[in-house]
Amino acid sequence: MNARYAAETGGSRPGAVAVIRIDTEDADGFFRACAMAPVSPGASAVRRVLGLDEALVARPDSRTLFIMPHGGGAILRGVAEGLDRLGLRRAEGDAHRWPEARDAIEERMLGVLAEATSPRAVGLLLDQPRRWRAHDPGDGMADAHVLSRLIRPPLVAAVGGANIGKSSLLNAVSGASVALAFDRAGTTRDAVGVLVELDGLVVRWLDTPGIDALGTPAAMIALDGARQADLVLRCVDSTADASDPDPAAIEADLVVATRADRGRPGFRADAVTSASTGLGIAELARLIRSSLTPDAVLDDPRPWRFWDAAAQA
Ligand SMILES: Nc1nc2c(ncn2[C@@H]2O[C@H](COP(=O)(O)OP(=O)(O)OP(=O)(O)O)[C@@H](O)[C@H]2O)c(=O)[nH]1
Ligand SMILES: [Mg+2]
Repeated sequence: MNARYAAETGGSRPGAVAVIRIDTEDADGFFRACAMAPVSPGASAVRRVLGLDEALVARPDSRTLFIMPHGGGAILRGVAEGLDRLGLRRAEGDAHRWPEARDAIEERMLGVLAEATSPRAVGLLLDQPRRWRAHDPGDGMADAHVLSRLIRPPLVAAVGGANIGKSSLLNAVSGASVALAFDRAGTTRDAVGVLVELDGLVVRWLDTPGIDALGTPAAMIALDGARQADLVLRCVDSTADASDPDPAAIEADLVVATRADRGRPGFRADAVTSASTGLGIAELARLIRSSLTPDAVLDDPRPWRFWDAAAQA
C-alpha cells in the first residue's frame, strides 16, 4: 500500500494517548484494508483500530489521517506491527514532514535541502532522487566528504602577519564590513568567524589576529584556527620583502598576496588581491571554492549519500 506512517508522540515511548500520522493518496484503500468504516475528510470518529483498541481517527484532509489510540507500549507496538503488515512504510525521523515526497530518497532530500547552506547544493540535491533511481551499484558514488561542504560550511582560516590587510580581505570577499580593519597592528584580537558565500559555496571565514611573533596569544589563536580549518590561506603583504623572515610562515593551502595596489608581489602567490580596488577578489573566491569543492566532484554524475553529511551537521 502506498502509504507511510509516523508516531508523532515520541516514537515507542508510552503515554496516555498516542498520535500516529498516516499519509496516503488512498485513504479509502487504507480503511478497507483494516476493515474500518471510513472517516470523511474534515471529520473525526471513534473507530476500532486493527482489532487492538478504540481510537479517535481524525482526517484533516483527504490524504492525512491521525489515529489516536491509548498510548501504552503494547498498543503502540501492536499498531506499528499491524501497519507494517498492511504494507505501510514507517517514516524515519522527520521524514513525515514531507508527505509530498514520492520515495525515501526524496523525503531525505527535502529535509536536507531545507538545511543546506550553499546555493550550489540546490541543483545537486534536487537531482539525487533521479540519480538514485538510475543507480548501478558497480559505478560507485560521488565524493560525499567533499560534497558535505555544500551542506555544512567548511572553515577557511586567513592567517598572516599583523596589519597586512587580512580583515580588509574578509570585508572585500563578503562585500560587507564584517571585520574591523584599521591601520594598526593588533586590530584583530580574536578569531572572528563569518559565513561568506564564495562562488556559490558558503564557508565560515575565520579572520585571525596578525602573527608578529610566534608564541604570543595572538599567534596561538591564529594557529589554533589554522589547525581546525579545512583550508588555510596564508596572507602576505604584496610589498613584503621575500628575503625577510616571516613569523607567519605556517603550512598553508594557498598563499594570498594582499594590498597589491601598492605593488606587485615579489614572491610566488596563488592569488594576488587588493581589498581597496577589488583586484583579484572574485578570482580568490573561485579559487577557494574550487579548492574545497573541485569542479570534477561537483560535476560527478553519480549519486551522493547526502544524508550522512546532514546528520553530522
Ligand atoms: N592600499 C591598501 N590598503 C589596504 C588594503 N587592505 C587593507 N589596507 C589597509 O591596511 C591596514 C590594515 O588593514 P587590516 O585589514 O586591519 O589588516 P589586518 O591584517 O587585519 O591587521 P591586524 O588585525 O592588526 O593583524 C588598514 O589601514 C587598511 O585600510 C588594500 O588592499 N590596499
Ligand atoms: Mg585584522
